[in-house]
Amino acid sequence: MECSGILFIFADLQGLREDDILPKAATSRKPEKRANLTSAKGNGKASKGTATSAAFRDVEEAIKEYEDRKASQLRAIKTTDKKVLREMLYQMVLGRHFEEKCAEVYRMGKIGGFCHLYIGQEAIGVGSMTALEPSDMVITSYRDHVQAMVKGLSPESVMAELYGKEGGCVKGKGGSMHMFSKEHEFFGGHGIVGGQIGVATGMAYAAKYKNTGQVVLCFFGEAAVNQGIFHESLNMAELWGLPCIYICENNRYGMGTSQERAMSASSIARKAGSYEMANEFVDGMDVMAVRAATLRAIERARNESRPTLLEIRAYRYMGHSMSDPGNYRTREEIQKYQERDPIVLFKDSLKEAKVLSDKDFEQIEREAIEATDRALKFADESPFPDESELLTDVYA
Ligand SMILES: Cc1ncc(C[n+]2csc(CCOP(=O)(O)OP(=O)(O)O)c2C)c(N)n1
Ligand SMILES: [Mg+2]
Repeated sequence: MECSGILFIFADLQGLREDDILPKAATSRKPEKRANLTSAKGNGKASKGTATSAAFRDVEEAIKEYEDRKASQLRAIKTTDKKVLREMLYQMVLGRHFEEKCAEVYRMGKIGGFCHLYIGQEAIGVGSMTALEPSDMVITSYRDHVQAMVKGLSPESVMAELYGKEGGCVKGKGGSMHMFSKEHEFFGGHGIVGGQIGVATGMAYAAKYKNTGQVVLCFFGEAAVNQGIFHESLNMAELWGLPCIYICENNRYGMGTSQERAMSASSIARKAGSYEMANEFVDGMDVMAVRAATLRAIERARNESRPTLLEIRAYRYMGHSMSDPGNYRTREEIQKYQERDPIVLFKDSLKEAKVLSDKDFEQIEREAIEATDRALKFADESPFPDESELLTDVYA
């Protein structure tokens, strides 16, 4: 299988564009003993520090974290519907495979402009959104391809949008950063950092005012939290009792700036305390932990009309966007998180719980690959928008 066959292929970080060297799928990798880690470098050379006690400690830590997360997942799996579990794994594998292809066709020039990939963060979008009702509303940032598909937009309509083609979910006029579908209650795709937080608050106000019973899920990065809109929105949401779940996807970086260099406080979850809002810190490498925290927040939003802030911590494997030179972090740091890959962990947990066999996983991978291939074909064959479309759906 293409998706699991390609493991960790590293080149020297120095002097290369990040999008040229970052690894492909990690869907079959789990923490291994030190000797195996060395051979997994791909170029046969042991990386600097591999043999040190610090590196050894890192591997031991990775194994411990992997085992702890698996034990916790196994408990949660027991009480979750098998169909839901399969769907969650499928959506994660589809997201990973779809975006690996995005990177490939981007380099071929088929996708233009900005393109921000979600690889490594799949457990957040999938764990939270599969806990929603279809009528619930979702809004996010420019890193939106996977969320759009989990919300029900077809891979064809997302890929065609990336290509700027007529068959795209917004007729090719939005591109990578602006997926949108009113039919699926998916409200973008926003390029202004933090802009969607204010819009989400308004959406939740509307849901409450009209008594629709809908909940709003709003995703944003940790760099958005330093902006006024975050604080103004949280204040209003708590004051007015709005059914909004604010999900901060903390992937440690805002472009090339680490959280440590930009934020005086280390806990984002605790910022909600300033507004007396319910909040939780969640492990974003564990899809079941994300699901459980979101279910608690949904209950609070739907039944008590109260908002929640979730800080969900994960890591992006790829650059900020496809044009990121990536010289602000080391390959060891990236590898550390890949050794804790959320898809590998979830697949292993499902296998151990006897919910999934190797054959089932192969089938899931096959379905994801076929869905992506269909999307690529559709996008290739879809025409560019007609000139007459230039001024339609445009508001100024
Ligand atoms: C208001 C505003 N300021 C600056 C930018 C430029 N910019 C685009 S993405 C980004 C970093 C955002 O990082 P984060 O919120 O952590 O999200 P991530 O990209 O990590 O998902 C910045 C500064 C912007 N788009 N909007
Ligand atoms: Mg970030």
